[in-house]
Amino acid sequence: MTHLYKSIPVRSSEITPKQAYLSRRDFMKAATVATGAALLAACAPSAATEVETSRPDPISDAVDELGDAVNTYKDITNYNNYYEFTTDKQEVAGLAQGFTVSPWTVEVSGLVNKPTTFGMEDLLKKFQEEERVYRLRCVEAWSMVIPWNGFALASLLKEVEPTSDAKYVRFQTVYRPEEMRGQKSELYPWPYQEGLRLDEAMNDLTFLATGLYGEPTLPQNGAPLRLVVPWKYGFKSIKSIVKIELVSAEPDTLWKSVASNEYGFYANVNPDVDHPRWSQATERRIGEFERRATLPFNGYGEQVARLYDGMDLSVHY
Ligand SMILES: Nc1nc2c(c(=O)[nH]1)N[C@H]1C(S)=C(S)[C@@H](COP(=O)(O)O)O[C@H]1N2
Ligand SMILES: [Mo]
Repeated sequence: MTHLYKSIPVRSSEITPKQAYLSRRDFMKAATVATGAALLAACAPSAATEVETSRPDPISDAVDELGDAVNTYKDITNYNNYYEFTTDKQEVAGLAQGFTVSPWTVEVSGLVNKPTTFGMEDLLKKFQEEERVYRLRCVEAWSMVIPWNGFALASLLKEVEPTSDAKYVRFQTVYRPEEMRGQKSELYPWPYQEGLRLDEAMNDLTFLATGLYGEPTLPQNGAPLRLVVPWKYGFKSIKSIVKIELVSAEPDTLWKSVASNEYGFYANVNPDVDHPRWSQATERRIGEFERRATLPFNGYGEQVARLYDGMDLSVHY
């Protein structure tokens, strides 16, 4: 899966054609679900502040292992879910500009032999950087293909030596309402938290991203450290992590605590289990016109389906 993507800087004249961008916005207008009570997927398109980037755009042979082209740098960095800033996907990039990502420390603690607080520099030095081209499937039924840089979560967990009582991993986003105005909203129980079962966390696919397109991650994508769990709905891939805690019981997660009938702990991508308010059978790949079929486990079943042997995934959604 590595080295499918090559980073080639191109001129800004080669960024996403305006035509394609407009059709994407038209789609979002059409796809906005009528949801009075909806907290996720509640955004409506508005006048977007697009952040100008002179960053690389994809080249024709940049694909994932299924042959799907990576999304443009512009789309990946201008169409974001990050409720700490705003629920408007097209306003996140603007509001996240200037967010302080350095200095940054990550506490790895709980049921481990060697609890450690790492500075970001330690992490970047300690763990060999890899490149992973992953599909991201949002629970709202849109998707992208993203070339990440970073390292396996398993490498970090092995370093701190989980004890035999450790069964789950809990992740926590930074709480900094003075820089993240969305955290002043009382609709959500900040800070954002997420969790994985320990075997999910140790799976080789489970990734900590520090970069994107060969560049340090921008704040809107969860800089300086964000989780990427490609077989689960995007909300599991928690951004701007300051704490990773090994625990014995299933941790609370933000979306489950907000609407447990809609967002479960597992959140494996599953075309057979619809969201109560919309179908999960198909998705809109950002940049494409036709909807495409959603794949079980987002196409990563070969690597992860066995983690759920004997579980009813319509119950453990
Ligand atoms: N802390 C935090 N992490 C988060 C979110 C968020 O609102 N806050 N949104 C999630 C959702 S719903 C998705 S789809 C992905 C989007 O990641 P991207 O903006 O880098 O594409 O981030 C996830 N991680
Ligand atoms: Mo999402």
